[in-house]
Amino acid sequence: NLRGAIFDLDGVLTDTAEYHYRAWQRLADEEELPFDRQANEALRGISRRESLLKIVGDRTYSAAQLEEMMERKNRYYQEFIESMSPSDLLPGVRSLLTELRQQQIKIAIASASKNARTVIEKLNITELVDAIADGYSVERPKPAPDLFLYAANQLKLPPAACVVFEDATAGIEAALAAGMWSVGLGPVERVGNAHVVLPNFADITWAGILSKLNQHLS
Ligand code: G16
Ligand code: MG
Repeated sequence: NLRGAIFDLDGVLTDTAEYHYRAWQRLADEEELPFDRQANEALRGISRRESLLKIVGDRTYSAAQLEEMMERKNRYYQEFIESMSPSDLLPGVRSLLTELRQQQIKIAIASASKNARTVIEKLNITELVDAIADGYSVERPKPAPDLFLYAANQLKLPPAACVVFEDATAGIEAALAAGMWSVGLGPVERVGNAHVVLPNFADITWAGILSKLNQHLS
């Protein structure tokens, strides 16, 4: 009785996670703040402000300086996404979305990003999607369930009829807190709390996902 699929954007449908990382790295280098790929792992799926606060650590900045740094990082990020195209959809994504539509499963994208709509347009998947929840939709970020509940509400579906696809620990927590089914994309160390874990969407079908979720039930 799953009738809705809710997809995280960055790291699930496309690899903008890499662009977020590079934009933060550039900012951190300019500010001479210690940062690397490993430190970036802790930023996956969390909001722009919280990401910045983790990067600055104990260093003191005024509110205005923090605002400026968030804007600067966002400019670097927007430079990266400017050149995105449908070829930036991760393997298996377009066929899965198409299959879901054929099976009358409702589709939402729920991203913490304020740039989500731009990215979705660049990927040319707007017409495959029934609802978008983004960084403007709710106050409390993941791991709060709010963004996914907002998406389910847009789809007019109860939480228990929805499955969330996420690449971030905070995202899986949010899905579980929302009372939804969850599929984690990526390593078990990161998304092991999900009902089902997949490396990525390559060769993945809706039937395959359902059978894995059913195994979890029995
Ligand atoms: C994403 C990324 C995060 C990013 C956040 C805010 O969300 O995973 O790294 O910090 O959005 O993005 P922005 O600065 O563009 O508003 P998601 O939920 O799609 O993984
Ligand atoms: Mg993500």
